[in-house]
Amino acid sequence: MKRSIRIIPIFFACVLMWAIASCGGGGGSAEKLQGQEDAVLTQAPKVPPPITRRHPTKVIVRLETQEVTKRLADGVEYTFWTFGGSVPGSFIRVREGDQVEFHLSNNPASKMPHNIDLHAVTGPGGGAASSFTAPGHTSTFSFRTLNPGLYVYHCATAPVGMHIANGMSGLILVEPKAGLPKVDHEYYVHQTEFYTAGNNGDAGLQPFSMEKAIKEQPDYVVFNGSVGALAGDNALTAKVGETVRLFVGNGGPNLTSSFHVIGEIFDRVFAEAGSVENLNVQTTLVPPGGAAIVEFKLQVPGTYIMVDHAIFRAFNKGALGMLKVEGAEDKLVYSGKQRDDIYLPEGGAIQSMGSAAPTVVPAKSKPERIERGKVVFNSVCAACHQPNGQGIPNAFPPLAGSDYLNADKTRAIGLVMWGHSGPIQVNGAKYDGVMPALGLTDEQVANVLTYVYSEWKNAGHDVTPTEVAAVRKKTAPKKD
Ligand code: HEC
Ligand SMILES: [Cu+2]
Repeated sequence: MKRSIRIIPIFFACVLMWAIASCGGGGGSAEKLQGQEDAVLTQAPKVPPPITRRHPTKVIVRLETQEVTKRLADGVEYTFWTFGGSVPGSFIRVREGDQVEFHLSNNPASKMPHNIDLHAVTGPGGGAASSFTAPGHTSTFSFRTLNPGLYVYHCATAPVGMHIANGMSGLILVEPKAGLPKVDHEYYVHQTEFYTAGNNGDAGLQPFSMEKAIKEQPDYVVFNGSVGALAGDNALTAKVGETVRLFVGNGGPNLTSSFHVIGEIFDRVFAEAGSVENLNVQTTLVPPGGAAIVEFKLQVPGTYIMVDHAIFRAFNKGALGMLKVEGAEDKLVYSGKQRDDIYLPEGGAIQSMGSAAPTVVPAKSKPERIERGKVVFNSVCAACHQPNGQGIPNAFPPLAGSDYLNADKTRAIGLVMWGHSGPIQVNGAKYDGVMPALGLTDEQVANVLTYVYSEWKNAGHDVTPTEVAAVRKKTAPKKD
């Protein structure tokens, strides 16, 4: 009798040790790492080759953030902030259980610091805190790929929304241990929105509009970084009888994609890029910061149009791509006359419906201005200049006790109204970044500056909407 009682605790201890040994580090870490390799990164719509090894390894990923001015639409340019030189960011492909050594470099010509939050990372911030990188620097951190799947990565430097809206998102695929079934074509399709100061179609270099981004009213919704990036000569291709796998991502920053291929049914979808497969799907939802894997076989030749089925985005804002399929007709599957033409972009700028601006009763006193200005500061300025106005060294100058701010009220009004780029000196330190035009009203500029001047031992100036209006009139940038 006594003996059996003694055996029970030993038995439980063994079970416990077995559980720790086999589940300890999570899914992938039970296998032993072997060797080391450099990750092959590709630009959309290309995808790195499938992983054929059947063991985990140490993978070195080198990615560079670059700020580049390129075409957004015909006649329209934009200064994109990128991972790897284009939007979306370079595609990264690793295997479950791999040890990823990540080197994030920020090009010396960058105006902004950047970092990376990979949704494939298990750990605080997804790598963001360990990868904050000033221009001309490289940050290194490591992570283990514990869960297989297709994951979004994005910049998470304040203001996060602005970095993502300027193009800083992409995909990393963590292949399951057994790999993915073979298909004939794999492509990378990534949806994002752009918020421009001008309207859709307005020519020239378009600055980012924080105001439209906050309202979630993009002028462009696109696949792979620009209008037409997957259309016409840039269309994806396949042949009748072949299978296609699309790695579909959505960087947002705001809109959920209703991803659909006109004239195709997805044979298989890994919704939300998880491990559960769904069969025979017409349209799959891809949320901002999420992805899906869709697979289908092609039976009939023709041009298949990929859209966000929130359809004004497709025909009026750019969320339209093409898959051209060659091969023999199969009249049994599809017999009618195909009319690709009706799906071509309708072009045409967005019509404006002309809405009256809401009337705001102006603040009646300085204390009221300060109170309202605090709200503006916390929702708009604090992301960069920090909640106590202390700034971030080498990135965002301080507003607290700033000699630059306190020396010249009129200059400060103009700067908050129009933004600022180019070198400036604050309390002896040099800054050469970009403060965006924030699209604030005269009232908001007056309120926020009155608040800022009233805080943190600043000069205490009162700034009125009348003063702001006068500066706006005198310093308005010329429009062409
Ligand atoms: C996207 C980040 C960002 C946001 C948001 C932002 N700023 Fe700035 N701000 C900057 C940067 C970067 C500079 C330096 C610009 C340069 O180097 O040319 C700057 C410079 C300034 C300066 C002059 C330098 C100083 O420290 O005195 C003032 C004043 C200022 N900002 C006020 C504001 C106020 C008020 C708001 C909110 C209404 C705001 N900023 C929002 C990034 C930002
Ligand atoms: Cu960034």
